[in-house]
Amino acid sequence: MNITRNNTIELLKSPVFIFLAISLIVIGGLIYLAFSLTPKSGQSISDSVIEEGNNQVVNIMAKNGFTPEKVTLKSEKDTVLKVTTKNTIDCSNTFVINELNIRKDLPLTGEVEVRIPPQKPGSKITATCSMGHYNLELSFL
Ligand SMILES: [Cu+2]
Repeated sequence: MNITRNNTIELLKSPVFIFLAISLIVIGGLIYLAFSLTPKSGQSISDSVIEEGNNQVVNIMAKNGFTPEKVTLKSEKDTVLKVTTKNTIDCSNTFVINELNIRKDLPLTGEVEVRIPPQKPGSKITATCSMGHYNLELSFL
């Protein structure tokens, strides 16, 4: 027993063991840092975003609200929202982005392009219907 115990203490004191222990802590810390810096799930660019030349394009259906209701886009890139109406007689026939002073009266049936200039990473823009109760949330990564 004593011999094993002494051997263990000797091992713990040895420079090789100390070096290995510190290396493990440093590597562990780096791995933790790498994981904490990568974007969390749910924060990736939405599948509904289509790259078209220098633009990123999203098709939005406006009828009884906006579909999809949430879109995650690339920041610092021009965005084109293609807002489609199909016999839309509810208040989502008006497309409003207050922050950008955008207000578009949509046709009963048709497609209107809404252009959004590049946004800062982490910013959010909310588009609404004329009454402000249907929302479309745009997040920029
Ligand atoms: Cu509304």
